[in-house]
Amino acid sequence: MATIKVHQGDITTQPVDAIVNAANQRLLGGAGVDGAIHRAGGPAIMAECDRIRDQQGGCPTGQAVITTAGELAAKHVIHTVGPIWNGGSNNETELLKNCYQNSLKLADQHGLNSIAFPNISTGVYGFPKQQAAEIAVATVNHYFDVQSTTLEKLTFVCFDDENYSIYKGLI
Ligand code: AR6
Repeated sequence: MATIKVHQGDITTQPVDAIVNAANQRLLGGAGVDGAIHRAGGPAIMAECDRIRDQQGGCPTGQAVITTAGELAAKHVIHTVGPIWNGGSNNETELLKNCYQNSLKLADQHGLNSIAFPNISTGVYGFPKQQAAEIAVATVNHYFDVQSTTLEKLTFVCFDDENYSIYKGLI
């Protein structure tokens, strides 16, 4: 069972075993947290994303892949692809759950001790923040209830004030 914390700030400065990226299916980088991670981590991260794209075409929504963290303080970046909000009846909840679950599984497969998550899908992809936060917190709690894990610390890194206050109310 890992300790769960909430932090407000920039995920790229987190000194953890893995930070999670809210990526897109082609792993091509973009705006938001994805852009910030590639800018701060340097080209080594995209070089590994390029290799993954060549091997498997990218990363489907809800799945996760792992790369180096390049020049970041973290050791790895776990790239997961959140669902684009489209009214809520297009499996968005299940797909967002999968993002958290599959990122945690990948961290465990690599024996990682600490992980930091951004608020996946709540920026460009438009997922309502309160609902996304409830899904995130319930999913990680459930994971730690049912899985044995190498993780000791999980941090939700909130960038904007609204997400930070929502998470403070849930943790
Ligand atoms: N550290 C932590 N959180 C951040 C940071 C940061 N440096 N910058 C933004 N956020 P978004 P999405 C928060 O849009 O909705 C990209 O173009 C932000 O406040 O980054 O999953 C990808 O390539 C928000 O709460 O990701 C995809 O195409 C959260 O990160 C698409 O956007 C997620 O916002 C993914 O959209």
